[in-house]
Amino acid sequence: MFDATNVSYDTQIPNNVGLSGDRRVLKALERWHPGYIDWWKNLGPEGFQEHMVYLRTAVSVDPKGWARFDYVKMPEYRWGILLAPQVEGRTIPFGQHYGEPVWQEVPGEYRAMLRRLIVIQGDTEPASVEQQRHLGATAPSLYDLRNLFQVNVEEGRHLWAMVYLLHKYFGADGREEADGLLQRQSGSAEAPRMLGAFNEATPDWLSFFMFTFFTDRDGKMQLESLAQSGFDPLSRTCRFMLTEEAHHMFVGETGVGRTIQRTCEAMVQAGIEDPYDIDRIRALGVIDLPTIQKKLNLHFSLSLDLFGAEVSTNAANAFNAGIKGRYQETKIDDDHKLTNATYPVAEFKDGRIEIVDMPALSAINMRLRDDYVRDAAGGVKRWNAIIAKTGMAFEMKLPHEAFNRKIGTFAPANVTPAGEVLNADAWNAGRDTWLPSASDGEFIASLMKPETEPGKYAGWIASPKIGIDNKPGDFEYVKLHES
Ligand code: BYC
Repeated sequence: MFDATNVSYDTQIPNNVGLSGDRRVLKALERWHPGYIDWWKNLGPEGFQEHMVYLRTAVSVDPKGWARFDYVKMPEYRWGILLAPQVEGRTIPFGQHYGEPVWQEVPGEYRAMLRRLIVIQGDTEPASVEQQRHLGATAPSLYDLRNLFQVNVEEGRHLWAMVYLLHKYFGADGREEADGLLQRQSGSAEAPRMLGAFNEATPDWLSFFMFTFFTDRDGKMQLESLAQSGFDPLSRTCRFMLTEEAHHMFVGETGVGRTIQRTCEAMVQAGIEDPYDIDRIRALGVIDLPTIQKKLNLHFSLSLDLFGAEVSTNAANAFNAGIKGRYQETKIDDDHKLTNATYPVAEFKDGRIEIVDMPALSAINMRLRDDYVRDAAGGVKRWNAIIAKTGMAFEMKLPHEAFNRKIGTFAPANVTPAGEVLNADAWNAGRDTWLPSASDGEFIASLMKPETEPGKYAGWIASPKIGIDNKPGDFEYVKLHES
């Protein structure tokens, strides 16, 4: 009898899905494995592959104790396949099949749709590792270096999660798609990653923190909607992925928060009150608040594009089919079919931004994006509390949703962070006041010097309040001098 809670190590691939009794899938995954390790070594973190890193590894799906912390060399990380426990009697919580028992196999009529969603989800996971691969060289501390690698190995595990579904449920074309996930590459001209934000550069650590705050949060929202799926294996996979995802957003929120805190403290110490006294602030070796705001503007707008078009037949079809639901679907008080419901949708028409009521079914992406914006606003509020505590007169703001968009109704619009519609020339003239300029990038890059002494932090970022796994301040999260 196999144990569905704890990870079994009786095959090369740790899992709680009874892989040893499923020869076909085990063989397929074992064939895929060497390509994955090659990918990790070639496109995963640059350097540090032979160093001991203090990482958490998922060893169970028990909410009370699912992870174990220990030193491990990254290529030896036990990437496992873990599904949250099956819920007895679970029914499809939305769409035209509402109330019917969930599917344990892929329904034929939804095969293509499911495969597409799983492939898109899978594609983002290795992409983010590729985007972040060079950051180890400039980590502001061993604590941050370890957090980067933790995020990276877990994104690797999330790739495994999607690849398992492809191999198990999609036969030959699933196998082909699984291979494709290792062939596309972030930023590549010939074979780029599928979604825009995953082909952007992550040039410095502030970008990394913004990415894990804003883009990983899109991941959370998408995984939450897929966790509602009537295709039970997808739902169970996503439910467990969400357990790990929380730490990624913690890394982002505290990383930006610590950057803000250090800037404000340095300003107070130097007696600088004006947050726009940029040259004097930069001379202190910290990142001025207006530049942090520009980074925020960039990463927020890139992440909004990941929700697709506001009005989307794809999203309507996926909802109707019971494949992809809404955020916290089971807690929403309505018919879960959206037969006659409407939803207010932003629209750019005749040079103006309008809100129009649309059939709620076609506005699924817009609704999820609204939920996302609310979620992200909570973090911004906490950043502002850090600033306020130091007495600085500055507030971080989420820019208007129409700002700097490439997907959806606002793609052709030129809108400022405050929501003012401009012509293209005026927008281009203001661009560098709203988005990081080349010289902002050069300044931030100049601060990115590695700090490798345990317990020490680069001058532009404050130390964290508590250590990982309650370790003391000078804990050696990455052993750089022994392997
Ligand atoms: N870039 O009907 P629409 C994460 C395409 S992040 C390029 O609005 P739909 C993570 C679209 O494919 C979460 N193309 O699309 C975070 C479609 O093309 P086709 C990842 C785009 O399907 C950090 C056409 O435009 N997971 O996990 O309603 C680190 C019409 O669009 C984009 C998912 O996204 C874009 N941004 O919505 C690591 C969940 N947007 O098919 C990991 C799975 C749209 O007509 N994916 N297009 O040729 C989905 O749910 C949906 O596919 C999307 C798009 C929400 C992405």
